[in-house]
Amino acid sequence: MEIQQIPSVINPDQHQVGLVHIGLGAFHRGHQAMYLEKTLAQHGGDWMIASANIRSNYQLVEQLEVANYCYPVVEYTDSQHLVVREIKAIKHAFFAGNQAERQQLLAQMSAASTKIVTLTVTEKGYYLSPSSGDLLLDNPAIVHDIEHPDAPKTALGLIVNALKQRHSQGIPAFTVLSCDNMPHNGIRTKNAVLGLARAQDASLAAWIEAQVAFPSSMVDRIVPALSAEDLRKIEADTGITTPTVVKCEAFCQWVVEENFPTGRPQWESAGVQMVDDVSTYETMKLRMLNGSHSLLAYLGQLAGYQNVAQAMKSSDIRKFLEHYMQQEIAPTLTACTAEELLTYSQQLLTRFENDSLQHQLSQIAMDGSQKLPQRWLTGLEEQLNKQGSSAAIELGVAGWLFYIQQAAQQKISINDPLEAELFALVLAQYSNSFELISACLSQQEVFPSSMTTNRALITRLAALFDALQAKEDLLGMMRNACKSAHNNH
Ligand code: CS2
Repeated sequence: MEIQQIPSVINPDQHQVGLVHIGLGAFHRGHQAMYLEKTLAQHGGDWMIASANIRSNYQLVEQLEVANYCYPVVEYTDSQHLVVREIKAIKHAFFAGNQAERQQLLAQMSAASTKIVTLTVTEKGYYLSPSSGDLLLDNPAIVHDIEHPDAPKTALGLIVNALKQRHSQGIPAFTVLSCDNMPHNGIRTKNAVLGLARAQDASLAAWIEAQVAFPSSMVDRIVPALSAEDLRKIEADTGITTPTVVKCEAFCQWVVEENFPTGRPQWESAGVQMVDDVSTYETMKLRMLNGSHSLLAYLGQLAGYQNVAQAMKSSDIRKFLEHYMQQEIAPTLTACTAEELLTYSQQLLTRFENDSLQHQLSQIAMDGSQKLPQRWLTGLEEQLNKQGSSAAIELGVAGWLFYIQQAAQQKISINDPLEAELFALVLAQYSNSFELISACLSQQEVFPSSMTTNRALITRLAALFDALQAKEDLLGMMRNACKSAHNNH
């Protein structure tokens, strides 16, 4: 085992907080905090992070405090090569689930020294309808934040409250940067924040609309959640026992739209790509990487695999993903050259094969209703319009619905905000699978309306669903999907 140690060279006492982050998970610690660490090491400046968890994981906040906000990131290139990077870019952490700390967090967000608020709250943390991007005004958490603007529970409520304080004190607005896997995440975040602000105070909403920049960004690094077994493996490989350790792959990418009227760290020196428009990168990543991940999550688990690298050992699954990316998704990514897409998809397959990551398929399978519109369904819609079918994505959709039905029958949670609605849909009495699939495709928060009435699509999905129920050989179905993709060309 070859281990490279990279100690931190920054002195946190010499830098003030300039950035507040909401969503202090492993991803933030292994991605944005790592980029800030590198930027501070090269340029200094007051760009330390104050990072907050809103609801879960009080323990992590405590553990970070005990460790003086210094933690290791273990980057596995493969099972023989790893880098241990020490990170000190987080100056303070809050647990906003408790009232006193929420007030401290709001004070930090309202302070003139805070220039940027970044977010990793996952897709569901924006309370938007996944297909339309409209704010869910009747969601209980949003209803709470409308009724109690001074004791917000959501990231949106915290942002609106802090902006209100800044506005009333004559302090310029901060910039809001979403780092979640959503399409046009800046625009979606703006819609969410403005939707909540409008429901609270129209003049505040107008000020936010005029003053706050919401650049979009594309983030990429595979940072799996850690199990007790992962912690034991990290200890065996590195001797590290600290509970705040982060494990991830060596690859890391951040593409950020250049729109920071309040100033920003010199991120480009740390390798961040600052661009005018992130949409090409974003669509490519969401459909190719995350779309493949979701195919692995449902079909891989149905085929009996537990983690990404294990599933990749099946040559049928590997070929299926290759077909998905190269035959079904590449044609939808018209802004990229065929060569770029081929290289990108090959790199992804290699990244998925990294068996040191132990990336659990069940983790990726969570929140499917929030993820699949941007990962599969907009691409599928484009393919349906162009050539009438898209065999790999269609197998994915049938697999997802079958996976939900199995979980519903066994009363196992699928960890999805629409779980109750989805369970009701797959458990209802139908005379055949065509009716079941039609009912599911009418769930308009997830599926585009054009699919609801597409009888040819519903017929194909129903046949796949029947085959899954009949326990037909799934790997064989994957091989067929690849063949039918060929026949379409
Ligand atoms: C994964 C992502 O859990 C998931 O849904 O697809 O977290 C993925 O690992 C990251 O987006 C990689 O950048």
